[in-house]
Amino acid sequence: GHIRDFLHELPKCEHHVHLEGTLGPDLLFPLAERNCISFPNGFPTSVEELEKRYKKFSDLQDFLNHYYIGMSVLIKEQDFFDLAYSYFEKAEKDGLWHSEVFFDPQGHVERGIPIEIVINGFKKACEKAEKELGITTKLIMCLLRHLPSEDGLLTIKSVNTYYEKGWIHGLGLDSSEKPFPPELFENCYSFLKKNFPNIQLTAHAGEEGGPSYVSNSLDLLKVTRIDHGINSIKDEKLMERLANEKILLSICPLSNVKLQVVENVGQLPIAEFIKYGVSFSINSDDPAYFGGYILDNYIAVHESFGFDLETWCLIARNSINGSWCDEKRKLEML
Ligand code: ES4
Ligand code: ZN
Repeated sequence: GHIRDFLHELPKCEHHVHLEGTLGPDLLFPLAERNCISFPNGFPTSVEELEKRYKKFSDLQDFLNHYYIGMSVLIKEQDFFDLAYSYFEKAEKDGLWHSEVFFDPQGHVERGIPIEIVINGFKKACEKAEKELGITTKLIMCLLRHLPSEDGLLTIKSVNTYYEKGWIHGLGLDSSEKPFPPELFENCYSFLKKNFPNIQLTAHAGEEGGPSYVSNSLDLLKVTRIDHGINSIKDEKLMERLANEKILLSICPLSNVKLQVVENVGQLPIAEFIKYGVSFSINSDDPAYFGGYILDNYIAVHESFGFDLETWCLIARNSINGSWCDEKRKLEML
């Protein structure tokens, strides 16, 4: 219908998508074949069976277990390139203008994949997407919070040259939120910020964790963005702070339903965010696992909230203004 066309044409920015979470059954099995990778006993053996398994996850950890098995098929630079570029193609078809993408270096290095293989593949896909598809891109490295912070610090040091070259634009924190609170990673964030004062910082917080995960990410990690952040609604003072400090929440509606954080999109505190003046963007998180790319997430929000055009323009504007692209690109999109 015409609202779908309107949402397609709206200049959209994505701030929360894990490249490893764009690995769907359609690419997973061919890559497994190409690289002679076998799966644990009981793992689905066909696209249909795997799609069925991805229909519902009991919680974040249940999903992450599948996510780490999935990424085991990524071996060669070409695999990382193919993965990222096929995501950019899908996103461009959805009417995406600007994409800030996460990747998990530790998930590859701990399997023996050299970090330069991962980053070169992703970087080449970003460059081709900018050139051929006209979307702008930024790479954000994430630390896995279930691993010790000493490992995180070594990871940061191991990618120093890529931060120097400007290939990596920010730092994030992902994986199992509880029981790994943000304060565990204060040393990693402060070390990177000391060496690269212009680096952008974000962290997953307030998806399964409470509002203290959000405020401690702001206070201790000095992030300027929060990934998810939906549990901020449980703390009115925090909501006022997010509005005052113009912190962007990168929310992921279909993800929250699939991981049973909420029963349906209508339960998300999106109308409250607007009322408090808290900025947010709408994102796909792990689209191959959660049943929808960026446009599906916009449509799901519209089906539950039925926002008027003015509100949709406000959402798009806030999403552009909260992006980590340069001012010139923002002006093109606004
Ligand atoms: C993730 Cl939904 C989500 N939460 C935390 N870590 C993640 N890594 C990939 N998807
Ligand atoms: Zn995420």
